[in-house]
Amino acid sequence: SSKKKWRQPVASSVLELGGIKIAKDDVVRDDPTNNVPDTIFSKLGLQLHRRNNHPLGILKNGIYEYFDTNFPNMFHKFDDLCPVVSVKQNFDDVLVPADHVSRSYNDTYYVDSLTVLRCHTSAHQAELLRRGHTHFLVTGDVYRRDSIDSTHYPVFHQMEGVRVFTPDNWEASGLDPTSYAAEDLKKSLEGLALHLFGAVEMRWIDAYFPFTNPSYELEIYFQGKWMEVLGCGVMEQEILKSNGRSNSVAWAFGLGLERLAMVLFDIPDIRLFWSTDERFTSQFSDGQMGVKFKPFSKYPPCYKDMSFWINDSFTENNLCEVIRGIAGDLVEEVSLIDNFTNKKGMTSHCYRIAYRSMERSLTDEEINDLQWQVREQVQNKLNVVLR
Ligand code: FA5
Ligand code: MG
Repeated sequence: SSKKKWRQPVASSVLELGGIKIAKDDVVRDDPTNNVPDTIFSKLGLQLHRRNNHPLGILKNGIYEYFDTNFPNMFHKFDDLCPVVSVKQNFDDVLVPADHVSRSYNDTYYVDSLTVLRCHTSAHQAELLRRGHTHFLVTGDVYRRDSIDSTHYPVFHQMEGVRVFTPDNWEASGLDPTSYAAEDLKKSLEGLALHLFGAVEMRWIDAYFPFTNPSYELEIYFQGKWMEVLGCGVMEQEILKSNGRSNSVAWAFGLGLERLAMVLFDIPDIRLFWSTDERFTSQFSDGQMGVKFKPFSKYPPCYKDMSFWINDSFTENNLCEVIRGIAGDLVEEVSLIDNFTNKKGMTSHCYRIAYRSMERSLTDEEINDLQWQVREQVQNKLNVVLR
């Protein structure tokens, strides 16, 4: 069928990470349990967070500095744990229910049916507790099938923090263990925000995570909107108990490093973190926290609308992946601008695709060509009917 026009396999498209072999999608596309596309495959192992002159590396070091100053020698740091993890590590170990949407092939990249590209650094909580760690920071690249806009990218970076308390910590406080941990958590993260940003407008939102209770998200006001920068909470007792820490309480957080770096360096679009353009890379250097990014002139966007009748298996994440597969980082945003169901029960969606390069002006011809390919592949791969 038209779905199977794949290129010839090449030997070099197998990568070995942490002892696990992963193949490029053109080699293993026949394996229905693997949904890792080339655009993602090619970013495995880049570890932007370990580059000291990259905004993400500078931010990571700035957060380390906060913890080292306020909690000397307390937190153990990991920034090189393999992003290929088991379904058990990524989901079961942190109590994600069997039917939770985040486990679906629509949301997560699977290498095979038992192995994923971690979708959060929380995947390492249980194993590190089990290895005896009680205070740790884990920084790493994480992977998610997601929508396309200036604050979402399918590969991004998180820093996980975990701190375990024992009875002598909370007993002196007069608080119950959960309140004690929740207060310490908020205080520590507010201190971090102050260290990174000085004054910044922020607010706490009540949230839900399967692995914490209570749970919160922190939002920062950026570019005229509230932007979520982290999730956190008091760790579920079951996780502590199953991993050798009964009679303890713990807090945990997961920071979105790109989101914080956007605020810190005034970086307007998440795609820029992947730029190799010297006009971007030369603006950042080791230890220079919060130097404001000077945009090179902003190139004009070009909008293309596309309408089609969807089918039952249609999802926006699949659409975004097809578009990203063709246009790469030339696509800035994909947004649903119209949605209706006719008398026969058929549903039509109209999406607006914004094309814009961060580095140069695009020609009409180039954009028309991209849009033509997008239309063709959306039709063939997603089996929708263009209108
Ligand atoms: C989590 O991933 C939880 N594991 C965080 C956590 C850890 C909660 C420990 C409690 C205890 P969430 O899906 O909200 O939560 O993602 C955390 C942060 O990652 C978000 O606040 C956001 O800053 C960032 N983030 C999420 N999706 C994207 C994306 N597509 N692109 C860039 N950043 C993202
Ligand atoms: Mg969230």
